Amino acid sequence: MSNCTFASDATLNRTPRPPEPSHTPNLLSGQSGHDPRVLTLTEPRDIAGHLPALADDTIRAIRVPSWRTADECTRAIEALGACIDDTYAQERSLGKGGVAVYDFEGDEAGADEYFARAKKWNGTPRRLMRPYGFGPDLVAGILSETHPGGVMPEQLRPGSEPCMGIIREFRCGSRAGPHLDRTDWDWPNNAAAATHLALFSFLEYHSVAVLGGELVLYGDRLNRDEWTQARLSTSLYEISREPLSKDPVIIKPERGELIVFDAHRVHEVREILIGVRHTASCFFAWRGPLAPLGRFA
Ligand SMILES: O=C(O)CCC(=O)C(=O)O
Repeated sequence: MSNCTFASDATLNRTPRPPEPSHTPNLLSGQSGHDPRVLTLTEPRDIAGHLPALADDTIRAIRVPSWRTADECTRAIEALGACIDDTYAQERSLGKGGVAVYDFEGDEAGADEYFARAKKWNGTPRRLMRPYGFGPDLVAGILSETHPGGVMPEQLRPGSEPCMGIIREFRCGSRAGPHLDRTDWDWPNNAAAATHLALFSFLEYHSVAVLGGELVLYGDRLNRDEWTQARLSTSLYEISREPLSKDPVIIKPERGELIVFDAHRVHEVREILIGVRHTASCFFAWRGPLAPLGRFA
């Protein structure tokens, strides 16, 4: 997936791999929060100063605990949950809304639909989250003030406003296997996507799994050939763990926190074993420390 790179099989010339054995979550490692590759901040305004380190993998993730209050999370689950059946219909085993640019990869008619519907997708959650604010909007506001280049709507189609946030619900049994998010691969020949140096995923967690649902950050930036070789025949987006780092960062998200990572690097959401996991997220495309961040989902 771009959040998934949903590149269609038809567009790829690849030797499919068989499915991998199911993965048993390692419940003992990587969850202590003391991994030096993970930076924990109390002040969200400090995020901008660490984006270069995130882009070059000096740090793998930024966590901001208690970014949203318990009340805000409850409101988000109720309000945005209503969108999940309406605007953000459940989709595939991933359990996410079909609102993101990668749902229309390599498909110009699909891209037309994406932009035609973006207006509704952008309006509904903002309205429902008043007066608290829709998480991706709050992030954009802070980055506008703190990142030297500011924030712009990503010009995937100049003049058209892209979707500005994704609401996801992972129910029990849902997972997102190892994948990376490459809009330039999802949308070949797109002039804006072709210039992305990194793609920061900002996720706020409204509820978390009781068991499972860890975010696994491998750090690997595969090139197109390596990715093509690693793809699984059983999935539109998932790749094999075999070529990946054996020492990933593993984060057990906490309710109300904000997590940031570079989605160009392989990542995974482990299967939700108990509970339901709700998030709102957005991408901010990186073109260097002085360039505007390009916002889209
Ligand atoms: O929900 C998460 O923790 C990560 C979701 C994901 O895979 C992504 O944003 O690409």
